[in-house]
Amino acid sequence: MEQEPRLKIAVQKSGRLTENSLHLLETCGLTYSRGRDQLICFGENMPVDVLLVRDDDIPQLLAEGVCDLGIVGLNVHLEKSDPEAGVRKALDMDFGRCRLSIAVPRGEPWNGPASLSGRRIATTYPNILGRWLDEQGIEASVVTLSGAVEIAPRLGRADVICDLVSTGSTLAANDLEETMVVLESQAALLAAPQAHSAWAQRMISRIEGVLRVRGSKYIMLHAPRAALEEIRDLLPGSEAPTLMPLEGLEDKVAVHAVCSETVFWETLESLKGAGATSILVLPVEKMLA
Ligand code: PRT
Ligand code: ZN
Repeated sequence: MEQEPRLKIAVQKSGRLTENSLHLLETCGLTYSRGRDQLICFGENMPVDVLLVRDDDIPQLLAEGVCDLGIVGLNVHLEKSDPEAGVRKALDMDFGRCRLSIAVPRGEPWNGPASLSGRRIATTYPNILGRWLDEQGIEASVVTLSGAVEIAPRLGRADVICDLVSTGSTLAANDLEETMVVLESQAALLAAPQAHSAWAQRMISRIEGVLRVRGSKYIMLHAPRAALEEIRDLLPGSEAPTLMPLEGLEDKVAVHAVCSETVFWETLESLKGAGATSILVLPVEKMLA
């Protein structure tokens, strides 16, 4: 009997994206056991395996067809993916947020991108930085390093840097000031050009569903018919709510809605102010569009 090929998903082996990526796949229903070499997680309940690799290798594994899906920072995708290879971003994942920014020694004057003209910029992202400099019409020399970019100005290897920033404490500790964002990044689900199998599509839509329900809430309330329009406008990020009659009450209906945005206490107070009663907010566990 011909065996269905197993879907392979590449995930960072050990780093900032590992825990969130594996947790997300588990939330999609995947259970797995780790191989003895700790490099492959064999899916036990689906024909899906997870390969644990360095994040920098993921774009090429997808381009070569070794893996079908992969999770990396957008920064890695834009730096390493060959545009000809057809690896595409299928989803933004809403974790691993950071920005690729220009930073200059503290106190140095900054007059926008023109201040970079003729300077030496240290980075581990020469492709993204090079394209950005072209767009800005700036000529500068890009010094490509493999790490420890933040100490390059102190060592005299560069004048300024272009590096990933999240809290900004690494820059502060090295007497550098963030002056301009080159790229806003977060983790992304990448799909190989050949990732068309039913399981590839199914995993993409399950991951999409998991991401969508995070932060989503199910709201139930009773509303006077006269205030329906106002109440509908107050429900944050909801599509058409469901209206249901209430036994014995002509002037009131039950309203049920999935809200994709955070439901604050202020929202509930405004709903109450508009005449809503019996307001209930429930978490949403799974959703499939
Ligand atoms: O071993 P492997 O190659 O797989 O891992 P790695 O060392 O290349 O990557 P890793 O685990 O550090 O980061 C993986 C991804 O996380 C990155 O590609 C980004 O998409 C994302 N990410 C989010 C970050 C940060 N935040 C981040 N702060 N990646 C790196 N940093 C570094 C940054 O380079 C700088 O050195 O943290 C320092 C700055 O942090 P703050 O908080 O001091 O500003
Ligand atoms: Zn890396």
